[in-house]
Amino acid sequence: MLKGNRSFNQRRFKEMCLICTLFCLAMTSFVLPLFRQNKTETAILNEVERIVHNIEKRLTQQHNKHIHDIKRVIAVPKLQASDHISEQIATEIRDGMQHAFQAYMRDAWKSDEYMPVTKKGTNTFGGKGLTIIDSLDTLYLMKLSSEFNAAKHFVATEFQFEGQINVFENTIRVLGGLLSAYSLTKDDIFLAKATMVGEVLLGAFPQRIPCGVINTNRPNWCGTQSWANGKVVNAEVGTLALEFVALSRFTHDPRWSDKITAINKYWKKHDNSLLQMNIDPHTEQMSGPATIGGGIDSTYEYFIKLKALTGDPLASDLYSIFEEMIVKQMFVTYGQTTFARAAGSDTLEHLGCFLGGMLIMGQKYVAEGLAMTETCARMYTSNPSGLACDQVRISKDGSIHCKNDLYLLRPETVESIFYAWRETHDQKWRDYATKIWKAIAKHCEVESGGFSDVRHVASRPTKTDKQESWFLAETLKYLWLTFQSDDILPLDKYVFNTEAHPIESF
Ligand code: DMJ
Repeated sequence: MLKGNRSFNQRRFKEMCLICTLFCLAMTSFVLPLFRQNKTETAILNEVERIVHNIEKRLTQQHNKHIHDIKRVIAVPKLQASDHISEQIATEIRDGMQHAFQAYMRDAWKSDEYMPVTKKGTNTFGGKGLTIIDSLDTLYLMKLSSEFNAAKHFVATEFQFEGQINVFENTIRVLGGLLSAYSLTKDDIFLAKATMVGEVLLGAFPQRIPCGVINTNRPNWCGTQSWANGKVVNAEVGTLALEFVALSRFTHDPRWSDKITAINKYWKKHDNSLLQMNIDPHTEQMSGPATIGGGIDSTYEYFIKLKALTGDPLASDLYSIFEEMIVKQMFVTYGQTTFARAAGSDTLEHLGCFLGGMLIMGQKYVAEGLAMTETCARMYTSNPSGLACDQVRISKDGSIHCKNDLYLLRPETVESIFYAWRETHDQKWRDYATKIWKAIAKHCEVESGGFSDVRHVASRPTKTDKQESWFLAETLKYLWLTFQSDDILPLDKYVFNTEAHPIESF
């Protein structure tokens, strides 16, 4: 290698090293800080972005919550799935009412009751248009306007109250129906007709214990039911209180409530033991079995209901005394089945199924009332048809056996289910009501119109051709009300008579 070349190379090498050193210095002083600064800015930008994003997210969440709160305040609460089902069942029941009443209008108008299979009327109570009056309030509540208007037109222009009068039945169905229509509508025509009926019913009081039957064509005649051996039945005496007291309050005329005050004094004299089935209207002697079903049922029911209607202190006292005796002396539980074992018998009548509702209303023995209602509901669900027998026997293991193989479209079980629903809002009561309604629709509905009593409930239900007026007054009304909100006829403002006619309390 040439010496001159080597020194040139050495010089170039030194120059290169110097340039490199300078480059590195420059990098350290200018470029790296710049690079570092860039990195910080990116991090800051990222941080800012994150904060902005979080703020946006929080604002969106707050906005959504705000909107949700506003909706909650101003909007109708969203319906639950079960509410939709309730609406649907209520509509079916209302359609059932229309189906029952329109068929009666078509084939049996002005008759007392309807025979839907043969499509004709039957005058069970002397031909007073009983079904029309018993149906007034149900039609009104269900907003079946054209049917209600037709019924009202009949009341205003054609309704007569004369001839043979069954005092108990006409009080609970006719007087009760008219008073309820007045209480709900405040239409004076209903009070005028109720007063007309009340005037006739005063004829049942030649003495304190009323006659079972009177006749406007025989002014001094005081009769009893043909099957009652010259005595009146306990419930015929005890089940006038609500209607008579309400009529006096509406008219400011004490003639009716005076009768009830006298009768309540009679009960007070007999409040040391459970009431018996028959009363001699002349000697006032009580006799017969102390049951809880038909014949005595509504006497007990009217003590608590009179208390609820007016606050009557004697009625309140009587209710507490008899309620205690009923629960302490009658209630038993066999297996899982609780029921009122009346007069030493293991038979439970469908009529006795009002008792669950009554105890729930009394509020002291709600648990017993609910248990009894459950037993009555199981009278339906334990039959393959889903309908209850009119009487059952309960065996010691709690199983339920059909004793009277008829279903008469009766209301007592759905009445108690209605009270149980209002008391607990437990879905199981609506489920029971749904099952009962579906069984009625399946086995009792007549395709051409109306609903019929059936026999052979436990095996193959067969229609017997009678549409009871209480089916429209009570059974369909209580079923429908079980699927309505509690504001429809709140129980602290309305009292239902024993035929399910609501009267606003005073
Ligand atoms: C109705 O007329 C009334 O509920 C009465 O108190 C008892 N019997 C029937 C229904 O079963």
